[in-house]
Parts: sequence; structure tokens; C-alpha cells
Amino acid sequence: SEEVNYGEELNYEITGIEAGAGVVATAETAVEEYENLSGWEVSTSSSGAMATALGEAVENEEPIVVTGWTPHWKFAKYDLKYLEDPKEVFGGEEQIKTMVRQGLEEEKPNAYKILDQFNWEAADMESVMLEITNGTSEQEAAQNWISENQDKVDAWTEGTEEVDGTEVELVYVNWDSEIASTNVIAEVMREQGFDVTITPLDNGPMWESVASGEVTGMVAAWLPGTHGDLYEEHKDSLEDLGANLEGAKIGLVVPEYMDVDSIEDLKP
Ligand code: PBE
Repeated sequence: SEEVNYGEELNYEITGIEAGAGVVATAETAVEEYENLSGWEVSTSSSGAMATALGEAVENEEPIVVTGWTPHWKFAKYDLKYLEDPKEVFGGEEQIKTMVRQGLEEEKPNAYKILDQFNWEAADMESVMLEITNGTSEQEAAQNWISENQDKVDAWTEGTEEVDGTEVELVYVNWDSEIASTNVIAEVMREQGFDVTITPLDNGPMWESVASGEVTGMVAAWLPGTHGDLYEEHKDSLEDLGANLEGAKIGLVVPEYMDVDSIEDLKP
């Protein structure tokens, strides 16, 4: 593996996603911290463009290095691996947490309680993501998961009362994982009588809109690492409702057929 120089073939490019994503910022830190990544750059575009580039590379058995994360359907669809990260720049296991605006509990106690009780597992999120990527609409994939997992949904709504059009605005970023979770919780709340709007934003504005109280909340906070800076900046102006999913992870991801195992195997 010491012989292969993927850098040249890849034009020293790590295929990133949205510029505001935590995993992109962390990949930029990795480029600074790993001497062997000198000369490499993290390109930014969108999660969709990254997924397309990854799919094309796999189809042609070409090399590619992407900013990746778990849960994500790409691991079910392709044979992929995380590159080892001996400097631990990407951190360890993460949680996805729910954040709501201050005062929500008093103003909309039923909305607060459902958001507080929302939690599921990586396999749940992955099944919704996979269905969406295979062509089912976001809302329909959410509804399908709900009808197959009524026991979990019942636990989220337990102890709450149905409402008549109470408005809830959830914000998220167009990452596949957050499209899945936000649509599921939105559909659950609609079934309880809420008038739910979901609004995709960039990562920074997502956090700001919850902290300013402009919107109800979000289920898309990746901590402690990925969104650690945003959390530090806003934690005093929002309410942290804890994890809705355990065992998340970020890192650099490559196809299995590439002859590299560690970030340190990439050549300058
Ligand atoms: N992600 C998915 C996000 C959090 C959720 C890993 C792309 C990020 O990097 O900010």
C-alpha cells in the first residue's frame, strides 16, 4: 500500500459536502494536522453531489475519498471503510441530540414532550434513508417507517394530548440523515394534530434560529465533536433535550477496494 499514490489520481481532493458541515471543518483540520495531507484540499458542494461522485467512483472502481458519516445509506449500498484516524481528529462516537427553543415547555407542552421523548436507533434511521435514496418520497418513507414501528412512536407520544393545529417549525440541514429524522418526527407530530413546517437551512443558521427562539427546534445536533463549536456558542440560549440517537460517527471514507487503511497512508 505504500506504493499507491492516490493523491495524484485524485488531484489531492477530498470530496466534501456543504461548506457549513462539521465534518468538512473537521476534514480541514485533518489536512492541517496530518503532514502527509499537505497539498490536499477539501472540496465543498452538497451531500447529494458527494453521494453522486461516490456512486460514480464505485461504479468505475476508481479511487475517491469523501467526508463521511454514520448513520448513512452509503454503507448499505457500497462496500466502504472509514480510514483510521490515529491523531483522533474526527473524535469518537457521537450522539445526535434534540435542541429546542427556550420557553417551549410552558408554551407548547405537548410539542415539547414529543420532541423530548423522540429517540430511535441507527438501523431505524438507515432504513428511512435507504428508502428515500431508492426513490420513495421523504414524507412517504417517513410514513412507512411510522406504520411499521407504531410501538416506538407510541412511546414518543406517551403522556401527551392531541392538539388542533398548534404550529411547530423544525429546522434541519439537507443531510440524508437529517432529512430522515426530521421527516419522521414531523409526520408523527402531524398525526397528533400539529401544523408542522420543516425548513432546510445551513448548519450555522439552523443553530441560530433555535437559539434566537425564531423556530421550535431541531433534531440534528451532532455532539460532542461535529457541532461542538456551535453548541458552545448557543448552549445558553437553547434547551438541550438530550440524545435522540446513539452511535453516530464522522470521518474520511473510501471504497474497500482502495489500498489504504489509514489517513496516514494518503500521500502528499
Ligand atoms: N453530517 C451529518 C453533519 C451532521 C450530520 C455529519 C454531515 C455535519 O457534518 O455537520
